[in-house]
Amino acid sequence: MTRVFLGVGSNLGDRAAHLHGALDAVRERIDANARISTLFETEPRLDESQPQFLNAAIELQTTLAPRELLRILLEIEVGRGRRRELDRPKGPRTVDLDILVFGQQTIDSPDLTVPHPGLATRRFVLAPLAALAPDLVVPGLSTVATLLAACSDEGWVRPAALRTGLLASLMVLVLLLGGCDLRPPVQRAAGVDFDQAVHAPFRAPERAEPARTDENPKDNEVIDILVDKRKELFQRPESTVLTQAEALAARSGRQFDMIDIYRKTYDERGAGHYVAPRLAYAYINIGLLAEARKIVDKLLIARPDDWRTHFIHGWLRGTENKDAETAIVETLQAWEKALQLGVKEQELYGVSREFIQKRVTDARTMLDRAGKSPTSQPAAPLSDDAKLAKADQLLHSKQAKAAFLEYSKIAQADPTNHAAAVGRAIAGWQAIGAEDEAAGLGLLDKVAERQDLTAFELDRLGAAYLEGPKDKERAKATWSRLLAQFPDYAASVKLQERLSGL
Ligand code: PH2
Ligand code: MG
Ligand code: MG
Repeated sequence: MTRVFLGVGSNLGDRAAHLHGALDAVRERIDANARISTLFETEPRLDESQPQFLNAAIELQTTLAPRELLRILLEIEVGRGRRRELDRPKGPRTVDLDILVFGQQTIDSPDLTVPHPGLATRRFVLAPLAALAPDLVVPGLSTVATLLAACSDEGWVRPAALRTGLLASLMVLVLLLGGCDLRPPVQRAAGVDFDQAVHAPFRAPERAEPARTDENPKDNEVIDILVDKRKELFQRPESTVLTQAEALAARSGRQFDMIDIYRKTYDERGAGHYVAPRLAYAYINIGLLAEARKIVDKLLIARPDDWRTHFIHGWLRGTENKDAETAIVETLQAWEKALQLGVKEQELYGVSREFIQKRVTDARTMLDRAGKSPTSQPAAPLSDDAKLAKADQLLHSKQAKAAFLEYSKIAQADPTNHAAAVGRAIAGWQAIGAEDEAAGLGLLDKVAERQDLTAFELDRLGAAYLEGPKDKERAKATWSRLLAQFPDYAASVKLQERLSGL
């Protein structure tokens, strides 16, 4: 009996059905006990302008000779609609079955090379293989875990998202209970820093950790700090806790504890806090897309001018959409916006600006080639005044979200249009303030920072503080400004009376 590992991939048709169909055929014809790894979404490599792949690895035992096995694999491919004569050599396929490792044998001939020659240089091969057998020694090389950790392939791979509601709510439950290590047992046993390896291309560079006595806390200590002493941690200054959580989670793969800590901060501080986009990002990484979506929707209102919002939004869009083309178009638009807003940033969320720029350029080229470039909307032939009136109308009819978007368009095209900025803050408060007071208040405060508001705008802003968050102090401060700067206007609207009534 020889222990054999296969690589399997598909990027045409119902990809998951092709992978499972291939597994069924392998079980029927070769080894009834063959097993398959987690499925991974992977970025197309080698021939990059093709749809996203679903990849996995299969482990089996056989007495067949390598070439007999290969012949059966080719038959299985044909059985699932593979048409080699139509193939670009590295292009789209319904299913591709490759022999990765055949016991300890090495074969080097024109029709078959074992171990697979691309094994060590392809993340989409190594990640699934590591999910099955991290400690497998690849003949002539090292263990799979070592190869994965050293792999410089920048193509992303991620465990296929969990899409079923039941599984997702189970995960949430686990998150709430906290402290569970959800890594598959093999990885746990082999101590593979799987998350680190899989997400390496996107990972933030290691941060300097806050001063600690020991340089390399072992896993037990990590668990101590993050799980047993969680309450204690929460009493320390927030930034220390978060930095520590990130550093430790990055090192140990204890992503779930990190999410737990982010979540607590987010629940207390809302979408205005810098932890919000990070939490959304972490949710995307573990496949809880619905949770990520809730946060991103709020961010789009609370922090529409922040590049982080659009970066995470793009990331989520790319993950949410099944249809690759829509995903690319929407990710592209969001990331272009992020690049434009974060012009001074060297890296966006731990990802280098160059990397994102390259992805955006590649996607553009690809869409151009396919004649599917997103076209910019022709400018609406409305005057600013008419647009403002339309937005005001929406605000008055309590369509806060729609009003927010209309005001935003005007404010973005013309940052000196303070009427739009004030309207936007008010609409924004109505859309999210009741749920997330800090974020809602942030919108109003941001406008209040402007020194050149008109009398009417100051008046409106003061009223917004009263109507929304019912913040008398801020209303007073705003109206006092109005009184000092525009005494005539103030007299005409009986401002003094309103102020003394507060
Ligand atoms: N297979 C190829 C070429 N490129 N890219 C990914 N992500 N996954 C594959 O399986 C794959 C590929 C040729 O076999
Ligand atoms: Mg092949
Ligand atoms: Mg292949």
